[in-house]
Amino acid sequence: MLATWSHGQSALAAAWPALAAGGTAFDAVEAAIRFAEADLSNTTVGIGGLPDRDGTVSLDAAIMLSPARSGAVCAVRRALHPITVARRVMERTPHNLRAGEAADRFAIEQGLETGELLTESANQRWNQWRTSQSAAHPIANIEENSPQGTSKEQNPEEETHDTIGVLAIDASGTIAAGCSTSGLAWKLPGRVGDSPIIGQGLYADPTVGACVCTGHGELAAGVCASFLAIESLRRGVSPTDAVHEVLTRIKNSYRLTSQDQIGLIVLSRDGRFSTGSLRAGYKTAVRADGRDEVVDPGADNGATLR
Ligand code: SD4
Repeated sequence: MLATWSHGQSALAAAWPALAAGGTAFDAVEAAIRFAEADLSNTTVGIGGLPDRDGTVSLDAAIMLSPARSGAVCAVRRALHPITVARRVMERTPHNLRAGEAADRFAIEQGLETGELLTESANQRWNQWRTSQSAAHPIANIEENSPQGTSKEQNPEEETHDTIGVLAIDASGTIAAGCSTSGLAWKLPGRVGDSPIIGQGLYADPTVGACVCTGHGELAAGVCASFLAIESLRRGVSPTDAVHEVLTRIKNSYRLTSQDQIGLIVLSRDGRFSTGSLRAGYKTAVRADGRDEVVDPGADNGATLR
């Protein structure tokens, strides 16, 4: 199993025993992501996520097994486990993406947990942000800045960029991918990033491999980053070169600022993987038989373009 960011390590730990005991990759991805969604200390996934600039939390999630089997939800405001709602969209509807209020109603119809997603502490953070914004010069696009105004060099795992993306491969060789996020903190209301969009935040093709992305969704969106990675693998390049190709495409397609970040993980169907990011500060959690660690893309698995 692989997960974005170091907080992914505890999510993988929650899901690992069932996978190691013969469970499916699909269940393992859902279980890991449910753990992150329930973690109140995580301010970028599930309940406790930081809200949009109007003070409303909205969540996006997707899960995927193959081009024909995926499910996603976006802009949900009540569902406590959007990854499970996404799974139900895949398994119990003829569609693969449901949005907003209708997706929340679907969660209720399915008997899934709903509730208030804005925690007291996230609300306090939002109020602090509002206060500091009114005192500061207007910022045209706050998504390119950290809420505290700190640079990512100063605070590399700063919480506007901690979407959980999880990849798993099980004993039968089945691969699954999933992601879940509250999106960028202080985003414009109604903004949806890459995470629930097949081909952007995640992609899985059982004949090739799977990919998940994290970071500024707008950067993953324009190059269909996860799809691009898997198409690179399909051409026969290594996971490391696939990561390089995606990061290079992003660099060549956008005028990047020093605040922009994308991290991605590419897993081939034979179990090789690579991970990399545009900038320092991104990490990947790895769990396998006899292995439980957080790797920096600068280390041996690294495809680093920073
Ligand atoms: C988004 N990609 O909504 C997500 C945010 C993210 O780590 O990945 N944060 O753009």
